[in-house]
Amino acid sequence: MKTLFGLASLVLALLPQVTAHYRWVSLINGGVTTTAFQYVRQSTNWNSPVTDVTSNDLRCNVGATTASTANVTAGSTVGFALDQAIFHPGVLNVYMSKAPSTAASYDGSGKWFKIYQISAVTNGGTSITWPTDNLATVTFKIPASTPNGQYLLRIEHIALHSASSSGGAQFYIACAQINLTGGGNGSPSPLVSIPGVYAATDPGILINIYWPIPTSYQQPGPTVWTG
Ligand SMILES: *[C@@H]1O[C@H](CO)[C@@H](O)[C@H](O)[C@H]1NC(C)=O
Ligand SMILES: *[C@@H]1O[C@H](CO)[C@@H](O)[C@H](O)[C@H]1NC(C)=O
Ligand SMILES: [Cu+2]
Repeated sequence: MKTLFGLASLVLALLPQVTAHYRWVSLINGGVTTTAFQYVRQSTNWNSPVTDVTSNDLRCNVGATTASTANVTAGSTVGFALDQAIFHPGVLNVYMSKAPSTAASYDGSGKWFKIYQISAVTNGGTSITWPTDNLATVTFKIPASTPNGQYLLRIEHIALHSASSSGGAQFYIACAQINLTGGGNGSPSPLVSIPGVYAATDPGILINIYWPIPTSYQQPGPTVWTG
């Protein structure tokens, strides 16, 4: 009886992990974790990932509605907080795209550049590890020479546990709206479109992470612009 009860508790304890994924809910700005969905656009797909790399949903997630726009200083450290820690093996990228007018009205159809990434760590085919495991917040610097203006700031965690078949990689995405001040006259590059930046067959997206243990890992997307 005791064992049965223990088993039931264990199943209950594991259940939320199966039914609820991690979502990016808050912008971290000036050392402060802001209110959930104050500056981060809230999607309508709750916690489901995007899996079609050719979909416009790859920009800011499904049905993402407008949020407020945060004032952010170039060169400062910002970030995103999740509602719960990352529990799938995977990698992470952060991109920015300048709005033609306001961040609030921008659909992300312009050009994007990458400012941060967290990749996998390989060891000659003996192991592969995932530095994003168990992260509940991710922080990074906005390059100091980024030109002033309004931007979408987009974060994605690419979960790779089911990535051995095409369309199996899971993209957990959110966009924040920022108004960048104190910036410079840098020329961000390389510039990419979203969708367009990835193909379903990219070696870092279509990959069996379990066997054989990969000898190397190719991070999806362009190189990081450091300003
Ligand atoms: C951003 O800065 C402008 C100018 O200082 C200010 O009017 C506005 O309220 C600020 N926005 C937020 C969300 O704090
Ligand atoms: C963006 O920052 C500038 C400079 O502080 C300010 O004049 C403007 O009102 C801000 N815009 C928004 C949308 O916060
Ligand atoms: Cu899952």
